[in-house]
Amino acid sequence: YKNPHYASGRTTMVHLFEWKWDDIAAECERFLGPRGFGGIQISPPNENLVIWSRNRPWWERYQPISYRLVTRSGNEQQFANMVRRCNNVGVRIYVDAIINHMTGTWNENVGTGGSTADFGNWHYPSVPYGRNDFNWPQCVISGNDYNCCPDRVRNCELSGLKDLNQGSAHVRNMIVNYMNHLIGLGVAGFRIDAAKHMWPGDLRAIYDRLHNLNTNHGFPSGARPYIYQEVIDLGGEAISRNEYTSLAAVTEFRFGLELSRAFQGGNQLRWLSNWGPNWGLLASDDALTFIDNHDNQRGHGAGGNILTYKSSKRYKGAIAFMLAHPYGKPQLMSSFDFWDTEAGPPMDRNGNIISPSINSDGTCGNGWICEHRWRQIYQMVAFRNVAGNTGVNNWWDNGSNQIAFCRGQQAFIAFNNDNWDLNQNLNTCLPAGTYCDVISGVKEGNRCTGKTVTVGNNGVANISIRANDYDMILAIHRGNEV
Ligand code: LAG
Ligand code: CA
Repeated sequence: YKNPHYASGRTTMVHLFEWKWDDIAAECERFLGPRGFGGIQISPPNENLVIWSRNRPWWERYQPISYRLVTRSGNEQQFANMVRRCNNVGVRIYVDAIINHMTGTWNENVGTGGSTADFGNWHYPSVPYGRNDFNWPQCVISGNDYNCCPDRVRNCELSGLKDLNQGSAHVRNMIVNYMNHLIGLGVAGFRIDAAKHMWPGDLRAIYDRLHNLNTNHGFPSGARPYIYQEVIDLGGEAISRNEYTSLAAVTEFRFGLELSRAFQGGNQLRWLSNWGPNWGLLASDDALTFIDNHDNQRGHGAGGNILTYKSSKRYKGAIAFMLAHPYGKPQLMSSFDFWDTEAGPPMDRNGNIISPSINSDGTCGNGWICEHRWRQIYQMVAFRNVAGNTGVNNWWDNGSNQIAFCRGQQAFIAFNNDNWDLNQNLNTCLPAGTYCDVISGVKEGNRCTGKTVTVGNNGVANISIRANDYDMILAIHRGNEV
């Protein structure tokens, strides 16, 4: 369950938070496929409670009312079409699977597909689930439970959301049927929402009943779905991420926390020379890595001061380090703009999501940030693909916040997070030639719109990143010579 089954040469996925299926299909064909992205995490595709009393917050999608594939992102036919079209251009789909719980108790009781439920009686007829399918006696997780009481973290309600009993045969059947339905439609794997709140043994039983990936969508025969379990473990809790790594991959929340700290100046970049398990991070193959996610970019979920698109220079630095370094399986966040941390995606008066528009420079409009379309980010995805499975070599630093390293003889990157200029002759490990920096520009024919770097016969080049440059990064790789 730890292999994402990316198409050959691809390495990176992006979370297209709250995007519609039709828009994702188009984005696969016009951008993600051609740019070498490996996959997409989509928002939960199953029917959720409609919450008008809070003006359709983003978090209504974390309140399932059935496993029918109908949400604000689209219906089942649109979903199937998206998966088909994305797989056709080499981009995989990963589903955010909400299987720990159903809705909370709410005044409204209609779902995005018209299903209703009787919350007070734990009655979800469209699944169907009834009282016997939930954990008893009913209880709600308190803050202290995370320190003392694993059984309460798993058997009580998370934020008052009705807590399913994954030990029950019927619940397992409903969850397995839902996930296998998605596998049949061609998805490549799952994010397991709230995995910490479920028993590892129950999860294992569910995973082992999942079908192999659909060979009609280009997967090899016998391929198991990629599974990354959302376990927030910043240390010191009663439940550890290590209880889940024998099952499948795990979201590594310490990764974004440490890199956010470093790129905000709270830790010198030179210490990143031994980045990886030496920092207390999971083994590389076990780790789904990211700087921010939909929760912590708005102060939900895990604590910590996480970089987001709102601090763009530092954020791009942290993202570039994530993509340049071989550790982990990286996931990018692609956001809609927000100030209100509860607000849903751009929508019209009827609650329909407004599609992102694409500006002439390739960035997004209509309230969508589309970090994945920032030049400094999508060109680092290509950098990572070119670097392949090379390691880190020829590390250099100035004893402070200026660092540089090579990836084999494929690629070279330098960072300057000091408040003085970087100007050094450094070994780039690349063949002699003139390279176009993927951070400050793009290669257009034989021309570079940004900085060029001239590498001599000995691999050495003069590298310059001024303290007041627009970005703190310079990155070059094979295939980008001018
Ligand atoms: C997750 N991972 O374990 C998701 O990443 C996270 O986004 C989900 O919470 C959570 N677990 C449940 O799937 C989000 C919001 C919560 C919201 C919840 C359900 O962060 O704030 O709770 O989705 O919509 C909301 C209200 C609560 C209320 C609850 C039940 O904010 O005040 O008690 O609904 O009605
Ligand atoms: Ca639970």
